[in-house]
Amino acid sequence: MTGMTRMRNSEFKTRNLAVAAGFTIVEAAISTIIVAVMLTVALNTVGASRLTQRRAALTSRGCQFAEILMSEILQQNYQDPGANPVFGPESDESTTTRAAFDDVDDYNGWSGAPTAKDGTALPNSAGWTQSVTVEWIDRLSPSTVRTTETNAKRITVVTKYNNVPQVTLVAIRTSAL
Ligand SMILES: [Ca+2]
Ligand SMILES: [Ca+2]
Repeated sequence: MTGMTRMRNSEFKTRNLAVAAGFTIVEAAISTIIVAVMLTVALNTVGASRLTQRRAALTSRGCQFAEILMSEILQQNYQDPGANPVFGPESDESTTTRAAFDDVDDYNGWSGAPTAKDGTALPNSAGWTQSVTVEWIDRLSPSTVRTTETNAKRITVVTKYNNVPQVTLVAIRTSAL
């Protein structure tokens, strides 16, 4: 091997080392980017999981409030037992509290925080509100709303958290024909 050949081999090795070092830096940069992307995906997944858990908890709580109110409504008479029943609260029944409500349609238009019938606040009800709609429906076509007595009433309870609807519960009550 001549001196010139030895020198060229030495130059070649040095260049290869430089190229190898260059690749290492590029690879390191790519690895950093990949790790950053994976970290972002992982954090987004954790965030989505927390959001899903929160939504499930809100739905569960909303269902409890809706079921408590619907159960109360379904225990009432189909129609007021007094001499002059009207659709909505009768004249001797308050429109703001449910204490004197004694028939299903008394609840039409009622809204407020989740409470027992006597007005006692339910536990963990801060931020929650509820509203009720009662409508006459066609007995043979329950999705059809009527403006006169049909002997069938559809009750809709909407439960909201921070004014965002979480649960809607629907039940039908018919008269004892
Ligand atoms: Ca009534
Ligand atoms: Ca009544």
